Amino acid sequence: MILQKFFKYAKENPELLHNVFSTYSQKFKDLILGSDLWDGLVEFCEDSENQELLSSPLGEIVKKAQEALTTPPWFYFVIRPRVASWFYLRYNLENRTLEKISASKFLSVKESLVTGVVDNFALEIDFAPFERDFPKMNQVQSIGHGVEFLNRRFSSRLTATSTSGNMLLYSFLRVHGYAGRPFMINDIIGNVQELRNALISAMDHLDSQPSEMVWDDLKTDLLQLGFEPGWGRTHAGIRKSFMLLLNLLEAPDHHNLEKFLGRIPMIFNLAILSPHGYFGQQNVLGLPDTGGQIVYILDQVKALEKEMQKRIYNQGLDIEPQILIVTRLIPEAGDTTCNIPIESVTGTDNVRIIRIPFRDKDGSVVPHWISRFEVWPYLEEFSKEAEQTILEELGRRPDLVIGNYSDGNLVATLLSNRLKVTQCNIAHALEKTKYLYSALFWKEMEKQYHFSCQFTADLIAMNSADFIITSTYQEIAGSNDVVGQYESYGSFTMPQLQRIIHGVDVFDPKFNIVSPGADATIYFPYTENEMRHYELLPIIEQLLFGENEPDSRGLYVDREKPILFSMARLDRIKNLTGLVEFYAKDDRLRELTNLLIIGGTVHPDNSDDEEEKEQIFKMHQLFDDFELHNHVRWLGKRLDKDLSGELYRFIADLRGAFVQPAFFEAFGLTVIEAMASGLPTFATQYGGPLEIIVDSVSGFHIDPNHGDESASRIADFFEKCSKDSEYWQRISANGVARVLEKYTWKLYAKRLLSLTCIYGFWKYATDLERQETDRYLEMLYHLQFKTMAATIPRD
Ligand code: UDP
Ligand code: LCN
Repeated sequence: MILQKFFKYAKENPELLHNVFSTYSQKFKDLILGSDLWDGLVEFCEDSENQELLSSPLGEIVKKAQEALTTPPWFYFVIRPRVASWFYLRYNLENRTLEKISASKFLSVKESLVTGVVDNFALEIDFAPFERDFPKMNQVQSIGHGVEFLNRRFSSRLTATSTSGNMLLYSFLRVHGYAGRPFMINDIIGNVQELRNALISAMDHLDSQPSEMVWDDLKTDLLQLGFEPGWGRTHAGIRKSFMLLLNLLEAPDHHNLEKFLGRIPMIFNLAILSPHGYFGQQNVLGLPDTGGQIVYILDQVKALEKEMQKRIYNQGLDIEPQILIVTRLIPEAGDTTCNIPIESVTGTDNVRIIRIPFRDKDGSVVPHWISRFEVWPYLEEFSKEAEQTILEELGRRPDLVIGNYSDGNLVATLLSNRLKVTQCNIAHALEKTKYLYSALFWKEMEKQYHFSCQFTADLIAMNSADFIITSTYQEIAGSNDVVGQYESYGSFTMPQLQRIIHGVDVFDPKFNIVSPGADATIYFPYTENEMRHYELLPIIEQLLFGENEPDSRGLYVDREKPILFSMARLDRIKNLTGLVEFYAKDDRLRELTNLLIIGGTVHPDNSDDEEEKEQIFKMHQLFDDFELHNHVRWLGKRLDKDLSGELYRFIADLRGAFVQPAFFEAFGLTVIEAMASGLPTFATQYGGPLEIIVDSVSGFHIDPNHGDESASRIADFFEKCSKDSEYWQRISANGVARVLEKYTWKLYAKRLLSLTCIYGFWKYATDLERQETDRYLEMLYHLQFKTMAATIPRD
């Protein structure tokens, strides 16, 4: 629509169009960002005194432009009129023609601006042809709700070809079992008709038995009819499962299908892959590459274990579920436990951390920590060793492998291919959108970041996963104004390496939003006096106000002021230095608050990470330049969770606030932790917090690129609080309510296990249809990924 209007407008206003595009071509060179195009149009309108142009179809198009290229006489531009919809256009300044072009054409021109040559023989990667027959959603509201779509599709498939559809259900029931013991049905039931008859007889039998009976009381008769354990523990539970299946066989519908699949015993053992960083239960948070992912997984496994235990019990089985977290063994582990090969997870019955080393070419163990950007050459060996250990530890294949981050997702791909099990991916954060032009200028960044490997690994893992879960909608498809993280893998180019025509499709039903939570035993409101850890207050007092605190800088002169708090890894993207700078420059904010920063270390020599070191130096510079000693406290600490939970609440007691100033935050666990503690929160508008916080209701969004505005927004809040004593409480209470409503681990675990059952069924039903994709992915892995990974030195 917007495009049609634009073409019509262009036809009616050829002179104007020409003037605007020539002005752009004179003003800019080569690559132009969408925001610059808009600013350029605003300037053009001012100069030509034609303000209406901004709201014209041309204005609308420029507003939706993502980027443009000038190569006279051509002007190329990309329009994203709405979520996940992309158009490539070009205008010829000489003969004044406007036309649509393909993504491939646009990308090849873009490459030529970097390399100086047009490459007609570039490697084009395109997954679209493989997916032609695959069901895809087409509404933007459906994105991230893939499972609902699949269920509708599936149940209609069961109806359409009823015999083969029912056969599918029948044969699916036959594949379940554990340690040689079959579940659900045995060979007494030989086909669908026999299944139907057996169900009817079983229902009659159940109806004649007392309702207090359990499986053990009923099993002799049910086994004779062909039913094995797994249908339920109680009379009512077993009856419900029988009923659901009978209904499904008669008239399949997606609600019943989801309910029934969720009752089949399929999930007993999980393997969770998280290779990089420091994976430990203590002393690791805040270390380089070690943050939310670790917190997420440790909370996730607790919730999953509980839910698995509950389900298995209700299915009438007595099997202890097991979860393995597979990570890297780091012999030089400092004060962490990352050098221990196997460790039980506290607060669980059967969750273990299994650590597998990275190995040099000669097979010797790599002793030191390695940045997440340099792990690529180690992963294949790691996956082989991991496979062996997983099989030994579990005594069988896992029922699901869950990958985490780009490296874990790649290893999950290798494992699920070899073991033929369902694969779920969790990105946590995709690096591609974090760094401007990270794909286009991959060569320049290769030495430090190795994006050639990472983005190829991402493509492989995304396309091989059976399902992908994300914490927010925006992670998949962004918003009307911002491109989603997965969406950015749709079409892009890495000049002289590969041109991606269709990398991943956000309309694919594999995407599901399943948001994490904050551990409610640690992050609870400051008002919950009985649960509070008041015994920790002396430690907190010392940390915040004490003299001679190790690894710290700054000492408040006025300790009565409310505290503005931020805590993050000291990565550039987290922008803690940006926060310190905008705080330092805003007199009102300095007057109204003290600032507390927890991140990294104040001693550059203690850090092995390039980005962290650079941020440490910058932080010290800011302290010196703006004389922050009396206003800002910087702690290079890694706090235990109990302590950090109590710290959020302590700052809430003092009527402070939390700030998350990242240039981009994929989700932002600190944001929900602070909100759950009742601490009013200001968080970046780029990424997850945009969705977590309802602006001005349950917190506030800030724009990290406009520090002055952010500082004033925070200062306004504190001024308003001093005039209206209820205001702080209102925002605080709304933040708590928002987390309780949307971000809990209990909801997460239920949803993830349901998804596993449904996608397991989907995988079973359609495995053959994926063979072509799998072959293509293998080529990509061997010819592209491994070749690039081999260029990274193993030390
Ligand atoms: N964290 C911490 N100490 C630090 C830095 C971070 O305990 O010095 C914790 C924080 O409480 C949160 C997690 O690490 O649970 C960071 O997660 P988030 O999603 O905010 O960011 P990430 O580090 O994953 O990018
Ligand atoms: C990684 C990140 O960068 C965060 O934004 C997320 O909250 C975290 O992982 C957990 O998924």
